[in-house]
Formats: sequence, structure tokens, C-alpha cells
Amino acid sequence: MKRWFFLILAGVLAACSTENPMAPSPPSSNKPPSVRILSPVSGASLNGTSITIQISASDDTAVTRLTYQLNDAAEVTVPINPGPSINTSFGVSGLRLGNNTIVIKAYDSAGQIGSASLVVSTTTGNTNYPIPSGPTYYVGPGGSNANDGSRQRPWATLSYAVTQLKPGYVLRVLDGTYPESVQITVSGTPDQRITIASDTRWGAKINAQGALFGIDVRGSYIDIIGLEVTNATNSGIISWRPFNRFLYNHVYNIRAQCDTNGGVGINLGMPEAESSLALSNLIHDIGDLSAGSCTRIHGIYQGAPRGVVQNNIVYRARGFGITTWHAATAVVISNNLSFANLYGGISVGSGDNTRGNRAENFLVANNIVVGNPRGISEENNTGVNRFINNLVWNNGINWRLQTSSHQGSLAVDPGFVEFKADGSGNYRLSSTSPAIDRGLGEAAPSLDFEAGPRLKGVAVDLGPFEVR
Ligand SMILES: [Ca+2]
Ligand SMILES: [Ca+2]
Repeated sequence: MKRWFFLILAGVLAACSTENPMAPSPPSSNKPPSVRILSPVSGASLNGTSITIQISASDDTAVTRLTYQLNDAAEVTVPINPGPSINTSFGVSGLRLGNNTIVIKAYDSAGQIGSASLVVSTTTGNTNYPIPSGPTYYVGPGGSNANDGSRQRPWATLSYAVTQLKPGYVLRVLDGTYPESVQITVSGTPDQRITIASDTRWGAKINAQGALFGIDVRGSYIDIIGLEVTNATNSGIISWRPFNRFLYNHVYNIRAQCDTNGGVGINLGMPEAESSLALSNLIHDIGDLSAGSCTRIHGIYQGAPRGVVQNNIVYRARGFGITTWHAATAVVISNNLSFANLYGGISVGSGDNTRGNRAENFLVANNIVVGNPRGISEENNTGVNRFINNLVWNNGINWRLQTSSHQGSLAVDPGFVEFKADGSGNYRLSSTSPAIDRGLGEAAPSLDFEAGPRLKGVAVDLGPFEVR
């Protein structure tokens, strides 16, 4: 049995190995190298965003260079000692959700190429999200701002790297700690957004070291993806301009004071910051909890028209988990989980408004709001809003609406795998949860908190995780 297994395996590997038909005609005595991928097997499925690949390569003279290409990105050179026979393993990171194609090439001194390829798929692990393609640059620990920004020669600081970005560019932030407050003044365009993405989810850690802001976005059409942000004293992330998006980030330990400035985890509170998106972020411990509640310190703050707040997990803010104020109107707040905040779970309101509008035409749906003094409320200047299919449970008062009514609400235990108020629980829905398939499709984004499909089963689930 072992023998036929290895024969089949050898056949598969041979089928994956191809010679480059475009190579110049060599002397007949000099043949191209050959490459075999020893692991993983093609078609492998894995969690996470990086893998180790083991290969062997050989040549009749010597293999002089080895490279890999991930999903048609630029070739990356793998360090080797040239020789007729190479056995080595190397890491490939930055895998995207779903299928990834990796092509490995071995060169000989005549420039002839042998190659092999494999396809691996990543599942809905905790570290996945899609990163767009485009001209891609890198910043990483041990880099230098005198480098060219390639993966092999990354820049050193985010503050420098962001000044090099143009519309359509992607900046990948390699895993490590960045003791910086990063201000972004460049802008993308509607068709050519600028992306700043951690190479793996939460692997790139921005420590603001007591500065007001961790990430301070003064441009437009900017996407911030997958970063950890801590130790700001006003806002972890703040956006001053319209059309910015904040996805899959982890913002916590924001040491805001309960003064007139207050503080926020993700601050989209400026009346000019319209049409901004906060999706699938984890936000917690905003303000000094031991000092009690404060209505100026929140998890996510929307202050402009047409914002979207979806799939976020927010807990332990001194004020509201999610709140709107200033010129907020026609905001969508859906599929969030907000718990254990010191003032309230989700509030819809406007005030101090320079644009003359009020909080109306909101869609607040599919949220789970648990264990706050107030569950879901309307505050100050509000009109008619839609509150549909929300689950509110164990709040001091579940509902406090003033100009709207709610439909399809549940007031039952959501049936998490494990609820803990300190954030150490597992907030996926258990198989018997009443929140499964209870969501309004109109309000749901296309992906869930883990960048898995938002719709499974007959309808979307409530809260940030789609479980079945
Ligand atoms: Ca050769
Ligand atoms: Ca479902």
C-alpha cells in the first residue's frame, strides 16, 4: 500500500513540475532545473495567513536562484546556497481568504527555469481578511526609511511609509510593534483607494505611547485593515474626512479622560466624516473603567451622514459601545455585539449640529446588546428610525426609544458559546442559539467578523459571527 501511495504522489508532483517554454535555447548538454514541492500537498486547507513550504530542487550544473510568487505578486527570492541539489523550507505569509496559488521557480546559471506550483486554501480562521491588489509596499521592524519599501527591504516607520502612498497603493504592515502616532494626509480616489493593512490580523501593533491618536486620518478614500492600536489618550483611530473605512482592527486601552474632549476607540465623529465604514473591529477598554461611567467616552462614534457600523464587537467603554451625535443621519448600525459598557449599548442621536439635520432614517438591525445600563436608545434630536430584529438582553433597561418603534426584537439569552462580561468569553453563537437565522438580509454586510460568508443557512444570524 505504501508503495502505490508513493508512486501516485510522485506522479502528482511530476505533473506539477513544468519547464519554462519561453527560456532561450540552451546548449543541449545543459538542462533546466526541476523543482518538487514536498509539503504541503496541493489543495491543502489551513487556518491563518502564512505557511511553511518545503521543496527540493536539482539541476545538472547548479541551482543558482530560488523564488516564489504568491497570487501573481512579484517574485520573492528565497536565500539558498547554490548547488546541484537544494533542500530547503521557507515561509510564505499574506495568504488571502480562499484559494491561493504559489509558484516556485528554480533558476540555473544559464537562466533556465524549472517551476512547480501549489494551491492552498485558507478557511475562516481568526486572522483572515481580503487585502486588495495594487502596487504594494512594506513597512516592518528592522527596516529603514532609506529602503525601497519592498518586502525584502521594508521601510521602518508607518509615519514615513504613509507619505509614499499614492492612489491605488497598498501598504502592508509586517508583524511587530510600532511605537508611533501615525498621521495620514494623503488621499485615494473613489476608484483607487489607498490600503494600509496589517500583514496578519492584529500582527502589526501601533502603540501611540500616550499621544492623542494612534492613527489620525486627514485624507479620504483610505482603508485601514487589521491593525492593533493601543495607548492613545483621545482616540485609537480618528477620521476627519469622508469616505474612509476601518476594517478588522483591534483597538483597546485608550486612556481618554472624562473632560470636554472625551475619547473614542474608533472616532468617526466629525460632521465632515460622512459615508465612513467601521466593519468587524474589536474595541474594548476605552477610558479608565474604575472611574465609572462617562457620556463622552465611547467605543465607536459616528457624527456624520450615511455612516455604516457593522460586525463590530465593542465592550467596556465608559459611555456607549456605539453612539452617534453631531450631524449623524441615515446611519446603518447592524450585526454588532455591544456588552458591558458603563452607560449604554447602542445609542442613536444627534446634537451640537452644524449641518442642521437630525438623527432619522437610521437602520439599526441584527445587533446583540447585552449587559449595559441602557440597551438601545434614542438620544436628543431624533426622527423616525428603523429598529429591526435586534436582540437585547439583561440590560438595565433594554429599550429607550423616543420617536421610533422597534420590530422583530428578541429579549432572550443569545446563547453564546460562553458569555463573560470581561471580554474573555467566546461570543460565537451556540448551535441552539435563538439568534441563528434571525437577521434582516437588507442590513447585513457580505462578510462576518472573521471575514467568512455573512450568509449561511436560510438567513443571516444576529451579532458579528455567522455560525450556520
Ligand atoms: Ca542546468
Ligand atoms: Ca445563518
